[in-house]
Amino acid sequence: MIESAIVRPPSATFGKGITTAGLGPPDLPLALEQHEGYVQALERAGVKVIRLEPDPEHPDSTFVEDTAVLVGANSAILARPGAPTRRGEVPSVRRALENLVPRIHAIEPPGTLDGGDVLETFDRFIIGISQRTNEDGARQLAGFLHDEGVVSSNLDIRGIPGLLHLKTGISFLGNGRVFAVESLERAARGMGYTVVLVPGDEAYAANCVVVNERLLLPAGYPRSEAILGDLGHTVVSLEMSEFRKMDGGLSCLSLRIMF
Ligand code: CIR
Repeated sequence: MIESAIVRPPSATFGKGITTAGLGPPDLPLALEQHEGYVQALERAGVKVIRLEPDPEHPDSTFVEDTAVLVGANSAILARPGAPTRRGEVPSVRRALENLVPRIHAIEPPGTLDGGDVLETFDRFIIGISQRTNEDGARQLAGFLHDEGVVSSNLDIRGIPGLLHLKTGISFLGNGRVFAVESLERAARGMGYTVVLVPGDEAYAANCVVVNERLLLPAGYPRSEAILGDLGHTVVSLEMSEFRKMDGGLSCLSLRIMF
């Protein structure tokens, strides 16, 4: 069960964040409306949502998932984002987490780690080595996870085009299944997962999240919606256009705490 989640609405500087999407500047009022829709979807799925204050000093700070990795409600590992402009997002997330989990660890230099590179599955966490997460960050995280009794493995995605983070291309669906883009299919199968393939022209839908009885999916990906619905998921589609313009996926808008 996902019991609670931390979110942070985009601030007035949202459009100054890092992006490679080439989709034009985001519309802030629309982004705020889409963020509110996301929060409501979490609440309808039974999640207690903790809203942090918008942080105009850090334009990418709405993408809270990148700032920490949660191990159930037992501990949190604070990330050290690969993009230096994002490192200042972490202290306020730490303060929020201190009220929610008993143990806090932190990735230290020279390690870098973005939470978007960590795929939590039923039996282990997969850590993506990416443009943002380096080998030292992955090693430190694996050590903290080991101490918390969680098995992990690494997956190097640096040679795979189009993936900012591991979770840009793969999501865990439960029951040993992942929803993954074709370029991750072989690796995921090799790790023992049943791969449900994301349709080639719907790659953005690969980043979705199971929240209790529902599956939150970006709106506008009808083939993905049909595939996931046929697997028995109750799909809730959410407009994400303004976050996509800033290279953000659906999962990165929340830090979810399982109980
Ligand atoms: C960045 O480049 O860091 C942000 N503009 C987007 C981060 C998206 N995070 C995620 O998908 N986990």
